[in-house]
Amino acid sequence: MNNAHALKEKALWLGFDQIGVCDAVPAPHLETYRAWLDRGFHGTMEYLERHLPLKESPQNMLPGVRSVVAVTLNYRRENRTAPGLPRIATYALGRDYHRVIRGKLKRLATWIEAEYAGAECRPCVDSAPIFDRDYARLAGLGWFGKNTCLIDSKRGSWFFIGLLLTTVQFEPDAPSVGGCGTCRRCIDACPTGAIVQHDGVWQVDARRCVSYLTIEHKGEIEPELATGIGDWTFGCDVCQDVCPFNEPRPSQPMRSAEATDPDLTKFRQWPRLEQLAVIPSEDWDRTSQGSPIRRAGLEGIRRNARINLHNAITGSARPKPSDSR
Ligand code: B12
Ligand code: SF4
Ligand code: SF4
Repeated sequence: MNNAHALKEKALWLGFDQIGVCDAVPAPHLETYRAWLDRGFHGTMEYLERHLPLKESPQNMLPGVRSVVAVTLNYRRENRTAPGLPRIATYALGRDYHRVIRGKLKRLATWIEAEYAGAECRPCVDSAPIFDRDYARLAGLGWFGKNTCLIDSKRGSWFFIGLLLTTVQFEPDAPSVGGCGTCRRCIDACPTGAIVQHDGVWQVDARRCVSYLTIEHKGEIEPELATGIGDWTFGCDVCQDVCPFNEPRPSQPMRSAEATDPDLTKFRQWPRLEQLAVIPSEDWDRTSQGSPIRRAGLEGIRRNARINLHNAITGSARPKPSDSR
C-alpha cells in the first residue's frame, strides 16, 4: 500500500481542485444503472447500453487495476446572456473539458509511471465505460444530490470529474457522506419534470432533460418538451443554479474556471439565434471548433435555435435565473 501524499500534491500542482483515491472495486450501483436503462431513461444514447457489460468492473478498462484516482476541476463562472443570443450551459462556455482534463490526467499518469516501476495507468473523462460519479463518491469527493449531481458539501457541484485507473495500490480515502435533507428545489425548478424517483433513488429521465434534448437527441422534439427548453440553446444549468450548496460561501470560496484553467474560459463569440438557425456547415465547423457545443451537430444546433426563437415569440422562454456563481 503506497501513501498517496505525493500523488495528491502532484495533482493539485497540475491544477486539479480536489483529488481522492478509492480501491478499484466492481461498480457499486450497477443494478440501479441497469434498471435506469430498462426504463428507457437513456433515450437514444445507445452507447450507454453497449457500455453496460464493460461498466461492471474497472478491470475491464485496465486489467490489474488496483486504485482509482478521482479528480475534480471547477467550471463555475459568470454566465450571462443577452436576448437574441444563444444560451449555453456553463460547463460548455470554454474549451472542451475532455481535452483539458485528459491532458492533465496524462501528465499525472506519466508521473506515476516514473515513480513506480512497471505501473500502468488509464485516464477516463466522461465518455469511458465507467461510472465517474460513483468512483468520485467512493474517493471522498462528493455525494449524490437529488438532481443526481455529485455535490461537495463545501464547494457545491460546479465541477467536472476525471478518473485515472492505475495498477499501483494507493491508500484509499473515506467515501463522502451527505444529503439533501428535505430540500427539493431542483425537482420543482426542472423545466421539464425530468428528475424522478424510482425504487427510492432520485434519477434523471434523460428523455425529458433539456441537456439531453439539446445535445444528444437527434430529430424533432415534441412540443411540450420544446416549450420546456425555453431559451436554452445547449445544455441546462437550472438544477444546479437553484441548489443551496451552490450558493456563494465567502468563508469557503470555490475557485472560478478562470483560475482553474484559462483554456476553459477562452472568449468565444457566438452567432445570434437568427444566424444560428440557418448557419451554413462551414461556418458551424469554424464556430464550434474545440468547443463542447460541437456535439449538438449542425442539424441539432439549428433546431435548438429555431426552438429558442419560437419560444421567444410565444413567451415560453423562461426568465433567466441568477447567474452561475
Ligand atoms: C449520460 C450522462 C448524462 C445524461 C444523463 C444524466 C443522468 N443524470 O443520468 C444527460 C445528457 C442528461 C446528462 C446531463 C448532464 N451532465 Co452528464 N453525464 C452522463 C454520463 C456520461 C453517464 C451518467 C450515467 O451513467 N447516468 C445514468 C445514471 C443511472 O447514473 P447516475 O446518475 O450517475 O446514477 C448513479 C447513482 O444514482 C448511483 N446510485 C444509485 N443508487 C444509489 C443510492 C445511493 C445511496 C448512492 C450514494 C448512489 C446511488 O448509481 C447510479 C449508477 O452509478 C456521465 C459521465 C460518466 N461516464 O459517468 C456524465 C456526467 C454525469 N455529466 C456531467 C455533467 C456536468 C452534466 C450536466 C451538468 C451538463 C449540463 N449542464 O447540461 C447535465 C446535468 C443533468 C443532471 N441533473 O444530471 C458530469 C457531472 C459532474 C457532477 N458534479 O456530478 C459527469 C460526471 C461528466 C464528468 N465526467 O464530469 N449527462
Ligand atoms: S439539467 Fe435541466 S432539464 Fe435536466 S434535470 Fe437538470 S433542470 Fe431538469
Ligand atoms: S437543490 Fe436541494 S434537492 Fe436538489 S440537489 Fe440541491 S440540495 Fe438536493
